[in-house]
Amino acid sequence: MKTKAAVLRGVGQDFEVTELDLDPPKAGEVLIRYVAAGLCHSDEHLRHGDIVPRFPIVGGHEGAGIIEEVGEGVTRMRPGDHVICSFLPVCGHCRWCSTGKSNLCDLGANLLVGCLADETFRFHGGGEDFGGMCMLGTFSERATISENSAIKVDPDLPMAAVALVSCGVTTGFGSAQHRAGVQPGDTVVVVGIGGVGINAVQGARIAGARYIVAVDPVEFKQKSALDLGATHAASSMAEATPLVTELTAGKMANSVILTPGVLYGDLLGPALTLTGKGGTCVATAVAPMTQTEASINLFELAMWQKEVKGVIFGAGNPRVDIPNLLFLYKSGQLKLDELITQTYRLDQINEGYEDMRQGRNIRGVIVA
Ligand code: CXF
Ligand code: ZN
Repeated sequence: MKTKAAVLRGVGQDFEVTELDLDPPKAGEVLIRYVAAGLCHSDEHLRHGDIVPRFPIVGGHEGAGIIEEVGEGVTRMRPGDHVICSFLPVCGHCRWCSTGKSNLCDLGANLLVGCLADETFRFHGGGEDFGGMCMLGTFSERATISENSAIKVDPDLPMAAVALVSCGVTTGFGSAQHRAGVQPGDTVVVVGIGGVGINAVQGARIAGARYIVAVDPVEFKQKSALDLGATHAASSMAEATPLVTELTAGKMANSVILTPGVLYGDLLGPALTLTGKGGTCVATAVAPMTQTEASINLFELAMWQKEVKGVIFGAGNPRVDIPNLLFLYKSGQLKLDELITQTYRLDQINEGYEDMRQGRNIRGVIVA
């Protein structure tokens, strides 16, 4: 079968929309027709070279679509089912999955190679194998993916909104609720309001935070955060510091969640200044692979018993968190439609990423 797909061939190159050959599903795999795909910053990291995948690769790891064919042994879904992809596949039985840490599932090892579990590829073109970003490649008309990467959802749900739950929503929300452990009455600072940070704001609001300070230099992003639950906004951590000092009578934040487009080491020092005694600083955003330095006050880290935590996929379990988040959406508590700033066709993908680079989008979404 042929499919149109947006591929990256190397660092610094834009997406190229081309036609590829797509293999049918093998055992445990499904053929999906993507209906919507979110433009997450991680695909921009591949283009920019912050993280380097195996090239060539079909981009995209946020997506929702319809199952068209299932391989041998697939029992959890059938043709016609609507599904959301999870950017992390979950096998359900590795050491991590069996101990409540399915966001660390061993199947994640090939996210940036883009082959499936048997280490072979499903996209091909011009004599080459093409990976799929996060073993998905949602920037394509169709893909063959593992059944471990898809969660069946209610067919009434709008695909463009729910596609964002594949990565950004689950990552941001879980950073606040699972990893920072936001409690009612907490003060939370969210640094960087994009498709992830806005959901850290929503996670903190739904957890009952008292103050939520959204930090972003872009005014419309501050406004979006205020609309979706932030109580205050600031344009930088330097500007947020006197504000949080005043709001908390000097106790500072219970948690600071770092969700900028790119995580650089120099953000950690000011983030820990904003973090109070016994507080938690969660590093959610993707840093360049070569980033090894951060300067922090080690005396305060120990004496004020602060924690610095990394996180992937919001420390969530897609099979539990995705249905929960969709329940919160259906009940009106979690806003998803409001996260979509702009929609694009697949062949407009480079415009979508240019809009992201210019700070114009909370989330852009490709719709088929
Ligand atoms: C990323 C994390 C780094 C690998 C690719 C996916 N997560 C979400 O955007
Ligand atoms: Zn992502």
